[in-house]
Amino acid sequence: MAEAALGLGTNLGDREAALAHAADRLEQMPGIEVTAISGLYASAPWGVADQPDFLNLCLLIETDLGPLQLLHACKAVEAELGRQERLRWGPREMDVDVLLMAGVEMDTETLAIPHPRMAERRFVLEPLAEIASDWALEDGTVTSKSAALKKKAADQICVLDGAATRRFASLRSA
Ligand code: GSY
Repeated sequence: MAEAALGLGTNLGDREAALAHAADRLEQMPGIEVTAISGLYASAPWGVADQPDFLNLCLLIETDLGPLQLLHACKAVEAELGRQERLRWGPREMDVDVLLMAGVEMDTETLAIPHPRMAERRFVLEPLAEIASDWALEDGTVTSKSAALKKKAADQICVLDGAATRRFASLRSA
């Protein structure tokens, strides 16, 4: 089993319900065990500004799957949640990204681990710092990178949303 970190985000429809469904589906997949879930963060869109705000969370998992099998599992969950192909940085029903995987560094056309843009995104680092604070990232840890980015990108709005986190928890299947 290898530990991995996933980042989930959505800005369309019932966002808490979509995240709860995605977390449930990941947990039900053979070869994936969800071990930690961050709070939900309300975040302004990154990339294309003219679209609704996102809700983001991160998950830690233990998995028997290899990196590409894990990517396919993430894509399957996106498809189940009704993900439509739109603009590259545009609105989406569900995004499930492989962020980190223990012992894995790869950079192919299909998949790059660590996720190549994660260190620029508060909506990734802040939830991830809750559940993977000491995970090494570039020249620091998730926590040190998150703290530095919070200062550098003070205009990137990203706020822990307690009400959304509670509603998400209430919508998870028992
Ligand atoms: O890359 C993930 C999808 N995405 C997001 C997101 O999840 N959150 C925020 N705040 N902005 C985003 N832009 C894109 S694309």
